[in-house]
Amino acid sequence: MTAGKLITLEGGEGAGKSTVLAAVRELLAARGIDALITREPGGTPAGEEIRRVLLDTAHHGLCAEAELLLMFASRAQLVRERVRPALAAGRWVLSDRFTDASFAYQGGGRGQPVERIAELERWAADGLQPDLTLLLDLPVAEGMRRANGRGAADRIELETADFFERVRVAYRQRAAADPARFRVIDSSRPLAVVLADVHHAVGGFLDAAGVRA
Ligand code: T5A
Repeated sequence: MTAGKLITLEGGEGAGKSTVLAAVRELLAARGIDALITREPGGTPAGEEIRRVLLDTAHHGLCAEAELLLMFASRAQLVRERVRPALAAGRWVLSDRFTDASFAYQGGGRGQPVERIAELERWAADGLQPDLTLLLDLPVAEGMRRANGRGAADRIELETADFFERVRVAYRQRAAADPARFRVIDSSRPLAVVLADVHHAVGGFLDAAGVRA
């Protein structure tokens, strides 16, 4: 039995992760891969409760340290309850966000020290690294415009444009530092063009992994 692969989708608010996730799931299915789909924060019963706390606007006073620890509490549970067992059983996992989001939002956005997040990644997330990460990148103003079309903002969506600019910079820095894992996709373009890039990136990854069409 060969281990499965972990593919993650990342990006700022309204970057189109949900839209792209459906396309990636279909691409995998077309090659006979029935991926486990999950999301962060959340993905387990306990994690979904933590997600509710994190996104509830009633908790506007949540401090940066509590926010970081709650993100990793959700992740610790998800990794052990769902992701590690799936990978060990040979199943592929497709996650809407993972640890890169903590480096971008809590590191870049909130200014939490990178070395602390890295330590949490080693300990709480069991050192688990994605095999492929698609970073959907677009200007902050366009992402906020798209996200605003979806109804009431959650606690994090209420942050300032400056906050989301720092998130974007942190994501791009992480992608530049690890080009073997990341594929940066300009998601400011029309959806059909974005999806063509996604097909190319995921198709190339599957070919390299020896998964036949
Ligand atoms: N968070 C998360 C942290 O701070 N730290 C962490 O460690 C983690 C894991 C919840 C929040 O938690 C934070 C980040 C988030 O603030 P989330 O549920 O992923 O994370 O929340 P969102 O980023 O808000 O994700 P969404 O699911 O709400 O947005 P998507 O999936 O990026 O965007 P999507 O697909 O819903 O698209 C938005 C709109 O744009 C349109 C879509 O049709 C939709 O209407 N669209 C396009 N329009 C034009 N052209 C395109 N190319 C388009 N692509 C999509």
